[in-house]
Amino acid sequence: MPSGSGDSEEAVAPPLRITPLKTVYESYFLIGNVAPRQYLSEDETYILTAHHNAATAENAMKPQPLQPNKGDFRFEQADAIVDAVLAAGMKMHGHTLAWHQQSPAWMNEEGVSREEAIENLTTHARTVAEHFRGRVISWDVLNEAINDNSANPADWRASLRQSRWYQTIGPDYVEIVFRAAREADPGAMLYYNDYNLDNRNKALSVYNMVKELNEKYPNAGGRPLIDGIGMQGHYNLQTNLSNVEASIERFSSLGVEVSVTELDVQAGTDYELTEAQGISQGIVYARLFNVFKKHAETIARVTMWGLNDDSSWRSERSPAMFDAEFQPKPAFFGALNPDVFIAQNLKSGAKSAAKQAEAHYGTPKLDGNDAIWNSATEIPVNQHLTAWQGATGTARVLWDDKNLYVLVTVHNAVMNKTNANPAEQDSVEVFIDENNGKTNAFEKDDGQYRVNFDNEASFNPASAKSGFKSAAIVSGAAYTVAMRIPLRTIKPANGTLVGFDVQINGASPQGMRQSVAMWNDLTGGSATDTSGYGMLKLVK
Ligand code: 9MR
Repeated sequence: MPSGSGDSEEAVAPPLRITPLKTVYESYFLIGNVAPRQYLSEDETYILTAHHNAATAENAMKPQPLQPNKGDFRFEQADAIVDAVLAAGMKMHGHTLAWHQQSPAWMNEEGVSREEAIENLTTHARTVAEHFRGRVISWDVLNEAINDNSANPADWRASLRQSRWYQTIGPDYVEIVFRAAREADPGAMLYYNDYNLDNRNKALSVYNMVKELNEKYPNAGGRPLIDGIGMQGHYNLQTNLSNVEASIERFSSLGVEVSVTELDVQAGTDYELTEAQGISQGIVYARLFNVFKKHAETIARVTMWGLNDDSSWRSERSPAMFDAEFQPKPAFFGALNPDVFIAQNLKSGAKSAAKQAEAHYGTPKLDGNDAIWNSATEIPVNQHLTAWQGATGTARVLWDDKNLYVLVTVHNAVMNKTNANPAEQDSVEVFIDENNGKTNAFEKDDGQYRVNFDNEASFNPASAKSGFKSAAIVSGAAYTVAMRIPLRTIKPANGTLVGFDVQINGASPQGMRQSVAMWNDLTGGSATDTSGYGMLKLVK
């Protein structure tokens, strides 16, 4: 029916005309998003092509799908995605040539020698980079190779994740894979890509690694070996944006380019985003884009990780710019016009206040089965600090005049404790700040209590061990840990507030920590800083 005839029974609202994000940022950097699979819905295609001028295959170019069996390269899916992206006039970024996840075991499993592993790594990198040569502008050559919370970032080799590549080849696998990629596609910009690079120690390890390798190979095909650092950017409402900026500046000082490669901001819970949370999320996006604009000289591309909340890998936390119905959220408008959005909305955002839960009075038996636990409030421990969604669980807390009692049930655990570092084993950690002082360094009322699925405990500080007791019960892929934690510096009473958090460390079958889930503290600093903890209210 021709529009404007005046006799239509249903007036159809014209489509909302919004300025494309890619147009707003045309003179700053590329705007990217994921191409989740070969066939996209009409809405997905619209979002991807209207607002973005770059794409990353969300999964199709990872080692597992590209070479599931030795020599058996399968490029159909990835080719279809790349061709469609290029046909839409967009740029394609390649993700990823080497990773400790989504890689077939045959490449580097036990029994594979160093020589064979090098052969497998370089053959994969070369074949794939050659195959897409001329069609991708850049590659994440190596993904997520550095540990979280590196203890000594000056020694980047000691900060490398104990991945199968590391175990079979050693730390030189890093330069080996970059050199193979450069030879195979000299025109592509080669990136090292990782999450939590707003963490100072992790960023420093990456800085030191890239610095050393670029000094060692200043002329790898006419330029230094590593062209760029990808900051994934899986952020949340607590992310400290000055840390994000400090890392951009640090990396930029190396003369490499930086891209934000997987941006999202988790803000809601259980697939629900309140209005206030939506606005807070918009403010985080707005502030981030202001930081990115300021550093546009360094930043080549900002890629979002999800076309909408529904299809995001973290959909339950509504982290994307478009909602399940593909409508633009405050996050989108925050990114589109940061200063205006901040000016209009600063007052109405939700404060990212520490979560609070009640702990009821009672003294349980420590066998994990005591019915008294049923009276305790269930605390979800399911916000991931890592870019891998692994073991999660729930905690319950009781208290009496001398102790806190914490019961944590963990799901999806692989029950691995082979790593010599107890934090890399399947384990739970409880953090207590007895006076709820929220201090940026541990004081004498603060403690960290870790117990693995086999009931082996470790403490920070070591003196926190005194009077502590625990039990652990394994049942299938779940385990339960019960702890008795003495209150060392306070006299608990009805109404007392205690700083409190719970962490679940999830190991991989190879014995490396691959996931960390928290109740409240997403700062990544719980072991030294109590300011991000949630709070327990003791009630009698
Ligand atoms: O979003 C991706 C999800 O669909 C996959 O199941 C998962 C495992 O391959 O990978 C997700 O993307 C990850 C990316 O490749 C690397 N950084 C972390 C991302 C989120 O896990």
